[in-house]
Amino acid sequence: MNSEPLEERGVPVGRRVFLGTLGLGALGVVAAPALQRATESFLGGAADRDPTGLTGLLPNGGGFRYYSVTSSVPHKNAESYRLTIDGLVAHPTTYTLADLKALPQTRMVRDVQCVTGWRVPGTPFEGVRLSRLLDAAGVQSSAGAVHFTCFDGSYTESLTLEQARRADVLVALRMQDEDIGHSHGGPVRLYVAPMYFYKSAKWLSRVTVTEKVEPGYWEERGYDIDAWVGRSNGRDDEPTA
Ligand SMILES: Nc1nc2c(c(=O)[nH]1)N[C@H]1C(S)=C(S)[C@@H](COP(=O)(O)O)O[C@H]1N2
Ligand SMILES: [Mo]
Repeated sequence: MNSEPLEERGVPVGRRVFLGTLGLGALGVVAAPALQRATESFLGGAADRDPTGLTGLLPNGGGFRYYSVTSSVPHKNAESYRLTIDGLVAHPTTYTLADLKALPQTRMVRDVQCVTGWRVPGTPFEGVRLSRLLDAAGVQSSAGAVHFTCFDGSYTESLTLEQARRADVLVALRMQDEDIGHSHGGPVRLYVAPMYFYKSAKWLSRVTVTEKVEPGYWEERGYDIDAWVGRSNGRDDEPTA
């Protein structure tokens, strides 16, 4: 039986051996906060330059791991990025990055908790409340849920409309007080503060208002659809919101 967390399977052992020869693995256990930040930004940069995803599952000093269910993800920038709101709405809308930046921004600082166990304390996220984009699009009365798709071409997520309208659900443009880099799902990712981090879809490209919840990528593979931190997935972590 494979006891590795689902999210960390599928990476050939050779990749880990390769990373081990670089000596990067040992950096993850260093405790000094200043060095942790340096390690995070060093590995963030390495992950951003790594087209094969070799660095993707490496633990790093900031506590984050870089997850992707695909082996490569196209890069999008201020010119190429688009976010579409469609489905059961009166006014389907497509936003550029500049459009999103021009809207009021909300900043929140909460812990991040992955369902595989790692937790990162007090992480700032900043962006546009999803509720604002939904209100602007004019959600139809038959709607009950929201489905998210990503420009990696594979990952999906969902929320009920009630969950999606919470004030602590953001279409995030910034994380750790920086523009979100490619490896963390930039330029735009979802941020669902009260739920396990698998809800926070990276490389967000489309928000589709639907009648009912359609299970997301990991939910089709066994994770809970209502992913409240501390009261789902059989875990008892301290809540994050
Ligand atoms: N598009 C996409 N979004 C995703 C994932 C993914 O594989 N692809 N993994 C999820 C999981 S399980 C976690 S824990 C976080 C990891 O975010 P990070 O890579 O910025 O640490 O992203 C979530 N969003
Ligand atoms: Mo996760």
